Amino acid sequence: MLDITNIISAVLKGDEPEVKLLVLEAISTGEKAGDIMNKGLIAGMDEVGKKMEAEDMFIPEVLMSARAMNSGAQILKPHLTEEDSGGIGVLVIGTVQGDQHDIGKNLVKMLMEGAGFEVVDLGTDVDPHKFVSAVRDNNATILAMSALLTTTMPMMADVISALNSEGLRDRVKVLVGGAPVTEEFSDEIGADGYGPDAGSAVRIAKTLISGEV
Ligand code: B1M
Repeated sequence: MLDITNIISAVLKGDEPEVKLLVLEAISTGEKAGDIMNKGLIAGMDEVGKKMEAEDMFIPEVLMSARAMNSGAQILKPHLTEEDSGGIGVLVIGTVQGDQHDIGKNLVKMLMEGAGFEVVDLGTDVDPHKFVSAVRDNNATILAMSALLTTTMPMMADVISALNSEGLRDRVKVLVGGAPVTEEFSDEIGADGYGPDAGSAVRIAKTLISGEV
């Protein structure tokens, strides 16, 4: 079997062709897609984060790593998804205003599509008004928001306030996540659910629509 830690090094180097090759090799040798994602690609980005914090890596290099990680994740996509039928509800997703991070959000999107949600992706730096309009226009069942910066987390509360002002709060379940977000923060701002990772976000989204919480 392939040593998954090679994927960590390739992500760290931002070597996109190498990441693709190693992910394909790992799949063909029978590694589980979830392990390739968590112990390879995500672990690689964690190392990138540490280096970024220590100022051993700078934005252009971080972007190369991010691109390499995304390419690997695209290859894994069909292997990570459980079902491919649509129709369990519309989920609007985006990264909050002021925040450009989208790798985690894209993973959540990927798994939600796989779980059968019709996903409307608003991208990054999404202002509250755009979230609210998308919920209304698409008659969304779930609004999923991602934030990676402690400075942008409070935007989630602003979106919930905007939903309240527009009389839409009772019509949609709000799910939040992203590295700095916690269960406590989620409760504080009145969200309906919090997912520490993409997999649990899917589980919680399904629970929210089945009305079990
Ligand atoms: Co930025 N960045 N970054 N960055 N970046 C972090 C987040 C940081 C922790 C790095 C560090 O200093 N250690 C730090 C934040 C500090 C803080 O606020 N506490 C930081 C900073 C400071 C910044 C800038 C301000 C740097 C600067 O310019 N001086 C700047 C801000 C730009 C902006 O957004 N306005 C910036 C810029 C960037 C890049 C553009 C270079 C790039 C983003 C590229 C992109 O996304 N397209 C980048 C990156 C790549 C990172 C790190 C290294 C990696 C993030 C990532 O993609 N992780 C990150 C350090 C780190 O997290 N280790 C860092 C992999 C991804 C799979 O994990 O997104 O956490 P994550 O998603 C997880 C869970 O959180 C969860 O599921 C995923 C796993 O399954 N999840 C959800 C995510 N969303 C969810 C939603 C849900 C449920 C679960 O429900 C809705």
